[in-house]
Order: sequence, then structure tokens, then C-alpha cells
Amino acid sequence: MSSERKPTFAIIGAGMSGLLAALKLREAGYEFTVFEKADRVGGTWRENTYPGIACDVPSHLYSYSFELNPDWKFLASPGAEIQEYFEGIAKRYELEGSIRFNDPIVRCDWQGEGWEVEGGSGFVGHFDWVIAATGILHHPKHAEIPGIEDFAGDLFHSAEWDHSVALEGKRIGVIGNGSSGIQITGTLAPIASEFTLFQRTAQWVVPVEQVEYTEEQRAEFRSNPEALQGLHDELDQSFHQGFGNQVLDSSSDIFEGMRTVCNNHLDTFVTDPELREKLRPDYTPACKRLVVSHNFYDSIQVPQAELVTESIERIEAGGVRTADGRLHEFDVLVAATGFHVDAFVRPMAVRGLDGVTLDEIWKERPSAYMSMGIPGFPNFFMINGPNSPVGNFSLIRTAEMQFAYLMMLVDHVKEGGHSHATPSSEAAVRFEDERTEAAKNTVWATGCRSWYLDDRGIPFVWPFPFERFTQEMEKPRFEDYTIG
Ligand code: N01
Repeated sequence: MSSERKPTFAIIGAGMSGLLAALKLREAGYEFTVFEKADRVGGTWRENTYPGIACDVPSHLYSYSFELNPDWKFLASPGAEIQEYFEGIAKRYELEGSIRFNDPIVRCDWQGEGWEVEGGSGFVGHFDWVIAATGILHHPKHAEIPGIEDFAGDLFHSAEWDHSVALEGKRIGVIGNGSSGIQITGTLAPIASEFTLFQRTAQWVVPVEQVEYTEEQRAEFRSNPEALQGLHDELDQSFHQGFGNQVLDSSSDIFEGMRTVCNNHLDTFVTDPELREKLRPDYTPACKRLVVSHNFYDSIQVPQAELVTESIERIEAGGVRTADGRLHEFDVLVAATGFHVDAFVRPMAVRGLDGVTLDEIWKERPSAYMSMGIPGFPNFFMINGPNSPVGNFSLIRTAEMQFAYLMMLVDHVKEGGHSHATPSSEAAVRFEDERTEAAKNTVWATGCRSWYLDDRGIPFVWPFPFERFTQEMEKPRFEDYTIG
């Protein structure tokens, strides 16, 4: 490619990472098109609208570092407020005209010099680079329970909430007690006539206070951007240096501290000894993704609420039959059963060098060099892709660093008068081997079932310290790429 012509980009997804890529490319004067499967921006915050949804990361950290928001109303914002933030970003940077809504990419074919990309609408376009910003938690995992199709009431997944269904005074069952199930319980148990939470594994629940910022505090943030920046930086520092790095060493003292805090929370707030013991986990805190809540223990103790730990045998027209033979009858059943976290860009058909497909390359499990690129797939890069930090570092900070890394690679290719870059297989294998070894020492590998584990039971999350991530993202190791 001539070094005068500016490369063009297809961005897949208009969630947090896709909008970031779009606005940064706009600022840098590049041409791009965003393909979005839905009719609005927002990604996970558009999809997840269940009652009680909120972010468990403080809002002043869960913001782009260059778009801090003095007007966050809560310490940990409800989903709708975060959705509003991303919609505001799309408007402010005038991105909507560059987004093809309702047009999911179905096919990407490498054609020697660039990518041919096809949308679900039949639109076909050609781009030099593809940035896949498809997120991790966006393919709902429906409960695979015998008889589920027989249920006669209203049944939906937590990420596919049916807002036409009235909830107040209804008999409601929730399957799953991850972050989604716990937040739903916090909100719905008090308004249901009967409420049941089906728990397969107890969760460590970290207490938080839901703090609402006053108008005076928000005015102070507006008039004092340094204070706002200072708060962001302080949260960033304590999250990454504290929690983010300590979960990597399963022998760290931090877990005993967490156990004490969570046990105190449980012992103080749950009065019935039998319920208390059912709620007490028997594995190391943070082995599963920690659950944070200000209202779960109160809600599970309202008179109409019940925690059921008996295993589910099947679902029938009237409700859920447990192994003890009891039928739990419901009007509404919610499957808060998580996501297919290994899908990433799939089921999109992606075909790279020599016709190799992503399905073939990833048939065992997904992996990516530096969590971003795949050997055999030139100029195809993911933000928050496989093996990215998730839960250990700020997802937004991670996306910002990954995007900056990619732009350094794009510039390097262009300045050399080249057209493409592909991570070498050797570099990818080296990274994967080192990553896999490090993952075995993390708290996620201490013996619990969680969505952090791959099919071998090895955590797939970035297992190195934050400093290592910063260092790797500071400048690509160009020698790890085939550039042509
Ligand atoms: O999903 P999960 P999630 N029968 O996979 C149970 C983020 N998030 O949507 O633990 C019975 O965590 C399963 O049981 P078990 C956050 O990163 C953030 O809740 O495997 N039960 C588990 O309890 C989070 O980690 C926020 O034994 C079944 C639950 O379903 C991630 O999203 C809010 C079952 C699934 O939990 C995913 O959270 C919400 C079956 N057949 C989400 N199948 C915040 O910021 C599954 N389960 C606060």
C-alpha cells in the first residue's frame, strides 16, 4: 500500500471498545465503518437491562480516561446511567453517521491486501484492517435443563429481559447466583409474592454501600477537573496495584482478608443459621468472580424469599422440579445462567491466509497473541479478546491501551510502505505457553467452577501483573510480526 494512502478500518461492535476505536480513529482522521448488530450503541449495557443492574466498578473508574464524567449520580452506576454515558459519547463525537446499525458482520475474508467484509444486510465492503470489539459477555448461555421448553409461564435469560412481563406480586424463580442473579434477587425478591433463588454454588459477597453523589459534589467535580482526575487516578492505582495484581498469586494474604470481610458481612446480616451456612462458600474468595452487593442478604431474607440449594432435576409446565421431588411453581422464571465466554467474534465466518478459518484455528479453544492478534489472520485485531484482563484490570483502561498498541502497529506498517502485519506462530505459541503457566498460580485456579476456566480447567484471563500489561502495550514487539 502506498504510504500516502490512509488505511481504512471496519470496527465490529458499537459497545465500549468499538466506540473507543471509532472516536480515536475519527480524531486521527482515518476512515472507518462500525458494524453494529443492534439498533443502538452501548454493547453490554444495551443488552443487559434486568432489574437491579449496576456496575460493580466505581463509575469514576468505569469511564474513558479522556472523558471523565463529573455528573455520575452514583458511586456504582445503574446500567441505564452507563448506557446514557455511551450514547452521549456517540453523539459528542458524531459517530452515529459512521455506524451501520442492525448490520452484524457475517463474513470476513482476507483477500491478499485487505479484508472483504459482509454484513447481515448484504452490504459488502473492503477495509485494510478489522478491529473486532465484540465483547466477552454477549452470547447468553441458556439453561440447558430438561423440560425447559415445557414451562408455561414467562421464561427469559437475564440478558434478554422481557420488559412486557409484569413482576410485582408474581411468583418468580431465578436460576443462578452470579453477579446478575444476585442483583436481580436484590431488586425482585421484595416485590414478588413468592421468590426463589436456585443456588448451585455459594458466592462470596463483598459488602458495598450504594452512595449517591449530591448535586454539590457533582458541581465540585464540574468546577474542579483536577479533583475529578485525581479521583480517577487514585481508583485506578488502588484497583490495579491492589486487587488486580494480588489475584495472580494464590498464596497472597489478601484472600484471608477478603474471607474475613465477607464472613463478617454474612454473619452480621443473615440471622437464620441454616440459611447462613447455605450461603457460606467453601472455596477461596475471588476464585470465582467476586460478587458485590448492598442488598442481597436483606432481600434473600424477606418472608416470601427462599434459597434453594437442592439440585434442579427438570422444568415442567408449572415450574421447577428439584431432586427432592418438590415442584416449585412460578409465573416467571429467569435464567441468570451466564454467557458463552469463549465465542468472541464467532459465529462470524472469518477466513484468513490460505483460506484458513477462525473456527479451525480455535476448534479447541480461543487464544490470541497478546490477547489481540491471531497467526494467519493479517490486520485482524481484537479489543478485549481472548486472554485479555477481565475482572482483574479496568476493562476500559485495558481497551484504551490495546487500541493505542494497535495504532502503533498500523503506523509502523504504513511508515514502512507495507500493507499488513500478522503475529508469527512462534510468538503466539511462546505467549500462550507462558500465559498458561502463569495462569496456574492465580487464585482462579484454586479449585472452583467458574467462567474464567477454559475446557482444561485453566484460567483464560491475562495472568500477569498490570506493570507487564502496561509494558507490553507500550510498544509492539515488531519482531513478533510478519510484516509485508
Ligand atoms: O453469569 P455467571 P452472570 N443450573 O456465569 C448458574 C459480569 N457482570 O451473568 O456457579 C443451575 O457468573 C451458575 O452456577 P455455578 C461479571 O463479570 C457484572 O451472573 O456454575 N445453575 C452461576 O451461579 C460476571 O461475573 C455485573 O455453580 C446454573 C450462574 O448460573 C459476569 O458478568 C453484573 C446452571 C451464572 O453465573 C457473568 O455474570 C452482572 C444450571 N444449569 C454481570 N447453569 C456487575 O458489574 C448456570 N448456572 C455487578
